[in-house]
Amino acid sequence: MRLIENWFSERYSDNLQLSFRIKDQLLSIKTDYQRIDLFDTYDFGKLLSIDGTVQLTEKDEYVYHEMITMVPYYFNSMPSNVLVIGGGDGGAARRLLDLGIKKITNVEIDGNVVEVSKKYFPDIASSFKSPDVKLIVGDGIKFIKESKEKFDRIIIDSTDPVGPAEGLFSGDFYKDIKSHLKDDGIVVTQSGSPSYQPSALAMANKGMSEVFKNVKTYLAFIPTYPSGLWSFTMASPSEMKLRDGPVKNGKYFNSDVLAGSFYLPEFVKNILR
Ligand code: AG3
Repeated sequence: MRLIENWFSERYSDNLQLSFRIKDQLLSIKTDYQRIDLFDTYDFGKLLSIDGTVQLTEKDEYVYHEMITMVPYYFNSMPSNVLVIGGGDGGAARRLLDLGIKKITNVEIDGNVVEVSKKYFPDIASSFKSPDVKLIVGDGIKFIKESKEKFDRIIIDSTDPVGPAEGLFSGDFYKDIKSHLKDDGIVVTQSGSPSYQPSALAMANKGMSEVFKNVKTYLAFIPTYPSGLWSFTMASPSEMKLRDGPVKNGKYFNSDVLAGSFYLPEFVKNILR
């Protein structure tokens, strides 16, 4: 018999939080970079939190990971060489493998995220077993400065722009990114909740617009992230055009979502102005 109800809450502000009733806390560690917690929730399965913010849950990770990989995939020429910065859970790499990408480099700063994911989300982290995925535990900012390679897509799957990920939203970083993108390559980043974190979206948009002529924001509904409404921002040195041809359905993603996610509410357009 359980007499005590346990809850994990992600605190959005002094006055707002989202709470998950949990069966158990499976892990809590403090790494050199951040605090990692793992909960077994009633409604969303296992939940990974970094510094108190929800990174993924078993139940709805598909939305985020499909949207950060599949949307940019269908623009410009077919990508074959993709870099993921962050994404230590392996979720983005897994969707890229599903799309048939044969060369994926994944640079994650905190090896503990990889280990935790392998242990608690073996399906998601199975991508790291693929010979097509090269995992580098290291600093993405340093990697991009030192690498000589050019990529078709660069996917920035980071935490919010506070703490270790802050530099991943700056114009300086996007400048380095640009020099590692092919001419019609595309960079994409998660850019926060337009409702609760308009400054994250404004920051990504501003940083990218300083460096790239072409910048586009798109939206998705992610139930376990702040406000549920989530933004992604992508940019390219070339005009971004959809390729002709059929589109693969995900669990969230389909051809309607591919077109519709770029239709922005007026308050979102205002953040971008
Ligand atoms: N990384 C972005 C999560 C941002 C969520 N923010 C928040 N809950 N405040 C997701 C990692 C999945 N690979």
